[in-house]
Amino acid sequence: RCSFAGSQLEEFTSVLEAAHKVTVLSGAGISAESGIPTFRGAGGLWRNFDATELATPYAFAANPSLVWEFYHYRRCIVAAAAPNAGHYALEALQRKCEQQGKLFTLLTQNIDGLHAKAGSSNVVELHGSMWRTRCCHCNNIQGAPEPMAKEANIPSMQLPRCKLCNGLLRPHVVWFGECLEVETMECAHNALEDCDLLLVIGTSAVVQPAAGFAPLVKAHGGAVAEFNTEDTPISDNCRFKFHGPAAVMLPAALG
Ligand code: BJW
Ligand code: ZN
Repeated sequence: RCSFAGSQLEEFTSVLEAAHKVTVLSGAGISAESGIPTFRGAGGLWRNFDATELATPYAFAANPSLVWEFYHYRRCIVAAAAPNAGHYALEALQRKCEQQGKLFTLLTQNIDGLHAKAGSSNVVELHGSMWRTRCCHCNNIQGAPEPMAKEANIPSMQLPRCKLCNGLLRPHVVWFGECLEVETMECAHNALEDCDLLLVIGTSAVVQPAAGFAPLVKAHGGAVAEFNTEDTPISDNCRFKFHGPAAVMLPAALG
């Protein structure tokens, strides 16, 4: 179901033109057309594991080898992937906003780095990055198996280790039950406070705190535009709803 009612697009364009501060929140759906599985729904299974159950500190504590294999597998998929027209449309929007002297911030829940690969700058990575690691012992941050492969069961001492203290490294990402970085949350709040327009793209809007961003902007009197193939729990907060694939709808709405 693709909806592109002409009047909605016209009104959206004029709100975008008039906005002084534009903020974007993206989720897994924007990378779907780059071939990267989303978290929930059809793509959310790796081997027989639910992705949301592996993205926890408990899973890592119980079986760091398995969780490392999961991230290694995902790094391989992303390394071979390219940004799509949706990522590029947001890069173009950032350049246009900055030329016009507007404030622009791109907040992403994705850890794939594809916004930066498309040329976006100052991307706020709310949930960290699959391309960085963090030492479990001293917090130092440093710069593929087949999907059906048998579990490698790598002894913890042979898993990636910290160059400084030899502690066990983990992906530098935010798992369930963990707090987002304080500086990251400050960047997000600055970008959301008094923003005139928030674009919410390809997120199921069930994971906090990002799920609260659209209601926050609406409460401040800002407009929210949702780009998603489906309705979500925040759809009712959205003045504009663009139903369809982000790689199609974003270039069409922002072009
Ligand atoms: C398309 C498309 C196309 C498809 N075009 N669209 C308050 C109440 C209850 C619970 C909590 C609460 N506050 C915090 C919590 C706990 C928890 C939480 O929110 N749980 C809920 C699930 C209930 N939150 C946390 O733990 C957060 N920490 C925190 O708040 O700390 C303080 C605190 C802790 C504990 C209690 C209270 C306070 C941290 C959350 C970290 C999430 N981490 C992950 C893993 C990151 C690393 C990795 O990727 O491996 O982040 S989980 C996973 O979900 C990942 C994603 O970034 C995140 C969001 O998923 P996203 O992007 O929305 O993807 P999907 O797959 O869900 O949706 C895809 C969407 O795209 C769908 O809508 C499709 O329709 C659409 N789509 N194709 C456009 N082509
Ligand atoms: Zn260390």
